Amino acid sequence: MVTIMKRKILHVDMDAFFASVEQVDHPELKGKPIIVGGSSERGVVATCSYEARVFGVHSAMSSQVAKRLCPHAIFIRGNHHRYSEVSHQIFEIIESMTTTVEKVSIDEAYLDVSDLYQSPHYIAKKIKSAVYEATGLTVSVGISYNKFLAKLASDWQKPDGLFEIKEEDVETLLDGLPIIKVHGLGKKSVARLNRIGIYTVKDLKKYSVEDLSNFLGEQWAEEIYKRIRGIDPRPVGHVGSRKSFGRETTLKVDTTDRDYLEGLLFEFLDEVVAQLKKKERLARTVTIKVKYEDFESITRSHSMETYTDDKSRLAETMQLVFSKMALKRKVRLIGVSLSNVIEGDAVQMSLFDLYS
Ligand code: TTP
Ligand code: MG
Repeated sequence: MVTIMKRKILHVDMDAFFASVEQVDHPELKGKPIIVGGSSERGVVATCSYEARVFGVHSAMSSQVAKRLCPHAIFIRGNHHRYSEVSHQIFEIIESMTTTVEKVSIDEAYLDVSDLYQSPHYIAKKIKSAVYEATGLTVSVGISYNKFLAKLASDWQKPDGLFEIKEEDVETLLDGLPIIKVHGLGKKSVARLNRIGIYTVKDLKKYSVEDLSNFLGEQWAEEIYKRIRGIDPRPVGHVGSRKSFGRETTLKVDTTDRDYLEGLLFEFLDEVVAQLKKKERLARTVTIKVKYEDFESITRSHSMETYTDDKSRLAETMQLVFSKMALKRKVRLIGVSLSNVIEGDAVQMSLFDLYS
């Protein structure tokens, strides 16, 4: 009999990240329902402390609704610079454990610890204590033998959780799970499935890949079919080849204030260039997108002669593009993206080819 070695995967996810940072930085907020996000009419909740979640407040909810649910909640605009600083601290710890790390977002990562001498539990505990010591923040860690199950596991005992999903428990744990918890099923798919009486993983398991293909589209059917049976072969670190890197935001207040908008663009470019460098890519095209208050959308681009990841060159190009955009009306959304992306290695390769 051939036994295939199961992988050992961790999923690490900070608890109420932005809100927890605020509570650490401002101890008077500890134990209180706080909401990070815009409090204006069109404001949206970025996240909230667990004290506010008791009232039903959650990420991406309109702040107006959040205020109704939890009138005594304290709103905080948020400080992205500070969150990315803390994120760096956390990733330094995570990356000191193993080199096989896949950063999913500012507060979330997968680790493949299969080849390490220490047990996954030991590493998980070590991460939890090191993060707490360095930042005063708690993190939830999930352990399992693939990414889907590890992510589910980190969510299982939030906040400050440490949970392992073992192969023998997969069926019991998954069957009762509402399908919204299946990573990869979006809100629209879930609503569609609910309409035909599918609420739990157990309900969904009654259908074949072909059925799922009708419900969800061919692209996802097989992946979801396997996932709900505890199968997920995706390797850690495989994030696909991205064609562009970008960041945009809907403003809390519509504005024509060029300085303010340019400031935001610089802030975004910082993040986007960091992503580009991390993935060891170079880009040639800078695009700015603006959506006006009447929802009319415009984009303007400039392509440079050569590929680069140099921030000042990209910033110069961005400024040039922005200077040519007449802001006719108030701006509602703004963003910047880098496209025409190639792998950094590719350029070195072609130079090498040229001179060899
Ligand atoms: P999440 O990890 O999804 O949420 P969280 O860390 O606040 O809470 P949880 O304990 O459930 O993990 O997102 C990380 C941060 O990203 C979050 O603190 C704020 C930000 N964020 C947004 O700005 N908008 C969003 O819609 C979401 C989901 C997150
Ligand atoms: Mg989180």
